[in-house]
Amino acid sequence: MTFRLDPFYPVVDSVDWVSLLVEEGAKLIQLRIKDRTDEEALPDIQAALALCKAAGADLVVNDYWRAAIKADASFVHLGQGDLDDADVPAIRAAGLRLGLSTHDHSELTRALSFEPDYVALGPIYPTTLKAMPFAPQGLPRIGEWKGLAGTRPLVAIGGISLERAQDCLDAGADAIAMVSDVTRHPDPRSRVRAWLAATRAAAR
Ligand code: TZP
Ligand code: MG
Repeated sequence: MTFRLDPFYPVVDSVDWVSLLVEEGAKLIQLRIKDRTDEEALPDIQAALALCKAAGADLVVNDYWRAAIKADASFVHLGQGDLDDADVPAIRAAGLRLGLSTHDHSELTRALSFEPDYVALGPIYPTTLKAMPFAPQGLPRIGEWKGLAGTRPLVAIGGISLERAQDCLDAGADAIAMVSDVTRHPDPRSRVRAWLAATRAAAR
């Protein structure tokens, strides 16, 4: 494996959430803002990056690769649609690592042609967060993807609760990304701590 990802990989949509996550000790966080221009997204990306840098955490910027380059981020995450017009050589030239979403074999083949630093597979389970034209992949798909993704880390996402995390890790995922299990939890701070405790062994 060329590099490792922390196994606890929360995905959130605001600087406030990033702040809470770093306070509780998260080391890998995705900022997934939607429906803004790069210019509008930039201040939040800069603020989130500052919080993560101060805490020794990695911030992955979803979608806004131009703003991520401008803000001197280290990671960008793109979906298949983003790849239609993203300038991947420019992302590389700026020294950013790249994660790509995949939902089926053709998307994986396309993703691998960009030589991403990690590959995400989803949705593993039904997710309520996002309308998905893809059926839940299920656990065996994780093992299959791990074999196809080569040495790069594999991120599992979609409907993954803390109770389901170990099954996903056992199936071959290197990191678990989640939204609602943290953000819709009645006590998100304690949920983050529980995730960190549960994934500590995999983080070693
Ligand atoms: N991509 C695939 S599933 C998903 C995304 C962004 C949503 C994950 O949210 P949750 O709440 O963890 O199911
Ligand atoms: Mg996207």
